[in-house]
Amino acid sequence: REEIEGDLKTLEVEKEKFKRPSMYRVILLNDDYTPMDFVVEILSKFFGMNSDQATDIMLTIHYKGKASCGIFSAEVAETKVDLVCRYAREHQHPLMCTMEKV
Ligand code: TYC
Repeated sequence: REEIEGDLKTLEVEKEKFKRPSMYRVILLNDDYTPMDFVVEILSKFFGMNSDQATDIMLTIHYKGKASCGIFSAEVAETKVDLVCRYAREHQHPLMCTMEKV
């Protein structure tokens, strides 16, 4: 019985090694105050979008309330959320950025 439990534990630990990393969507949220240009700047600066793509996503957020800016590993998603939040605060804009598991 203990031997079987030990084997199951080993199996669990082994399984971890082969797991693909969990992925996260980085989401920008709409608000009434952040200038449209600033959001476009964020999307090109931190998400590598060209100005057409960035404008498209910005307008989706503006009209629908939110949009995905891309899907990343946990570490990369956390870093992007952090950089976007800091940059918005530095410029005194209330822009909100979060992540959600895919
Ligand atoms: N709604 C904002 C405005 O009218 C623009 C905006 C777009 C703000 C996207 C935030 O994530 C955002 N100025």
